Amino acid sequence: MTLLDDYRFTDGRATGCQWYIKAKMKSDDKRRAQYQNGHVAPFPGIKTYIDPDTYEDPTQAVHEFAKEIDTSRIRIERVIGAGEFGEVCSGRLRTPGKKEIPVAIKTLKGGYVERQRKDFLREASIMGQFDHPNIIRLEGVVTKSRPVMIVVEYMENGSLDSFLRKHDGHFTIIQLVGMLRGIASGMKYLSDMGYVHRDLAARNILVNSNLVCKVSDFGLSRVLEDDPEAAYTTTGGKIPIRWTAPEAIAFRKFSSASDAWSYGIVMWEVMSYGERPYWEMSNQDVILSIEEGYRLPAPMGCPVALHQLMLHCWQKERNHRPKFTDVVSFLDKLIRNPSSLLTLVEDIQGLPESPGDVPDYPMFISIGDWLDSIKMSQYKNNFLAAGFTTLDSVTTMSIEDVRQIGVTLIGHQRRIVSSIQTLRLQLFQVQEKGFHV
Ligand code: ACK
Repeated sequence: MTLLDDYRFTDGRATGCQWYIKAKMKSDDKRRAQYQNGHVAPFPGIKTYIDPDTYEDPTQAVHEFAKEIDTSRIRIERVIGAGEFGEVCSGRLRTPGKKEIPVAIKTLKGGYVERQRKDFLREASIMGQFDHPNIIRLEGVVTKSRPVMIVVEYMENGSLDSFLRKHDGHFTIIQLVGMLRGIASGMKYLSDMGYVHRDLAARNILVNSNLVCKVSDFGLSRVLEDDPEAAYTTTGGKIPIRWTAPEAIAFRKFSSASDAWSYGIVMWEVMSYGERPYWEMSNQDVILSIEEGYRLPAPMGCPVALHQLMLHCWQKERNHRPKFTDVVSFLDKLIRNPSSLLTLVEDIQGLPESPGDVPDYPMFISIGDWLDSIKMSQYKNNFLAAGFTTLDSVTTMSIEDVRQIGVTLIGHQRRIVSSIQTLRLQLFQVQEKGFHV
């Protein structure tokens, strides 16, 4: 039995007496309940998310959930990026105990209209309600002087997608699973609060110096117009197609279950070190392929257990997808039992049931022929100099070996390793045939 068989994904359906509980709620609680896609806190006293749009005056919402910071406590150091509303800077915040902490400061550029100020501060009103190690922490806001600012904890490694692309192949599987576990834990917290993110993607996760991943970009959860990945759908909404569950694309049914779909895509982004989901396929092709049952294959070097979990998140029927609480405990099990991560997808693909299942690739005689066929002949001398003189010896090479002989470009490493896997399969077929003759 595998870990996955052993594992039960529970179905957290609501009970029938919710209408009664709701009727008994005080008006403030009603407001909390009303805006959670029909999700009502099962027990009174559990903290739930309040949609800032339910406040007539957005400034009131911001002051309810965010502390006003006096600008004298902020020291801006440098610009680190451009946000939708203005520059993002790094700097220092002097805390009341006089200790200085590093912060990121989002600014609202001058010349804004009231609507932009409201949208900008909306993110702070949302973030200020959360308190979790895997959710970006709001330090406070500046609304009483100009420029208007949102001050959040500083995340040394920036966005997860670019961070992974910069460090392609550099982490152990356990480190990657640790990152995924953190994101799932943050998402469990959000879904328990009744908050639906709607734009969960590696670009919206930030990474600190300890590799802790935190969910961010809450302003976008309603105003998807701000996400460069978001495209217009036939129903008029703007949606990041590659990350979004089919029911959310088709009829805007966003829920924690559609966040679970996006989480599966984030898993794929992490395991492929920031590869673009569905590569260069068009959005329309992605939608059609998903409808026909196509799902992203496992990235190179991906443990079977993780690809299985991705496929679970991409179930068409949203109630069949795992809840975040299940994802967290599943990943915890994998981390506690690292040997469960040793079986890679290519290992089981490399063991065909019958040799006839192996595609018929031409058999290469020399290293030169083989490298020519994959347009990598410039590395012929690297292989030979390192003692890889026969195709037999090449089939034993790992990605690390390929790196060590001097193939530094990631794309070339990938092309070579993927072809080595095919060679391995061919060799296996030849050996099988040899034994049976
Ligand atoms: O990928 P990056 O370096 O990480 O570039 C973007 C840029 O600002 C525009 O969003 C970076 N950024 C955003 N929030 C933070 C933060 N809290 N800490 C550090 N960098 C941040 C982001």
